[in-house]
Amino acid sequence: MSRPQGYIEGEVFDSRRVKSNRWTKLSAEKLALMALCLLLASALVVTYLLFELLKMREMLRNLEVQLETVKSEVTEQLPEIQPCPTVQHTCPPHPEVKMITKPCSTIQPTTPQPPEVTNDPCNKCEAGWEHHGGKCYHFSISKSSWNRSRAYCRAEGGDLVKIDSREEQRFLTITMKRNYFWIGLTDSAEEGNWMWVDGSPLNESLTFWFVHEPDDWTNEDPDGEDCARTSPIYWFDKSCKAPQRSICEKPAVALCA
Ligand SMILES: [Ca+2]
Ligand SMILES: [Ca+2]
Ligand SMILES: [Ca+2]
Repeated sequence: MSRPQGYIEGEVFDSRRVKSNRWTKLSAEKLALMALCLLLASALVVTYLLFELLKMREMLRNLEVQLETVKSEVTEQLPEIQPCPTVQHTCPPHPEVKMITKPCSTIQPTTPQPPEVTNDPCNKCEAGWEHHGGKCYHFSISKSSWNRSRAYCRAEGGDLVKIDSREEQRFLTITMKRNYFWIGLTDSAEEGNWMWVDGSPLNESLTFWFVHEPDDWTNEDPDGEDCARTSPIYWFDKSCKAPQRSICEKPAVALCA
């Protein structure tokens, strides 16, 4: 016995409706999944771009430092590479006059030179310490936080370096090459009030801050930047937790009575 025609058509219709509902449900799930994937992909792209941006900013800062370093070195060497003064051409060509003409190398530069620091032979430093002006300086190779670096210097009988003169900064510049080092300067007690490790305030007429520094930058550390590090020429404030090389300073040992 065959089923009535209407019954079969109704069954087919219901079956199609069920299939259609399933398809709609599947499509909605697929769409939700695709949207989730897109969101995840977007988040990944944004994270990557932010990371690249931070890297580029750091590279830019390093390039600025290198540029300033090169400019400074060129400025310092200018008196040495300038040609002989043209006034020599006006001198009479008499041999006796030529005899009293000073060679280029003896011409004194117009800018005053810092007093030369001589190392007293009665003073001495341990191996691994540089002797300069009655003081011993240790330039660390390993990197650690500002506090740990200071603890090391104190355990060695000194402290993080205090820069007392342009001449001392010049000595550090020559010795440290192109690295960065912690120095004994911090504003951790009071923001913006920079103090040396011996408790003395920073002399504002004797600073070597790079342009826009100190900026207490919070992108690297939400607590900001409360410790100072020096490049060969300029100072930067930096998160005290960041691992850096450091410079210790202590008095030289007197050998003579
Ligand atoms: Ca010093
Ligand atoms: Ca600060
Ligand atoms: Ca800074």
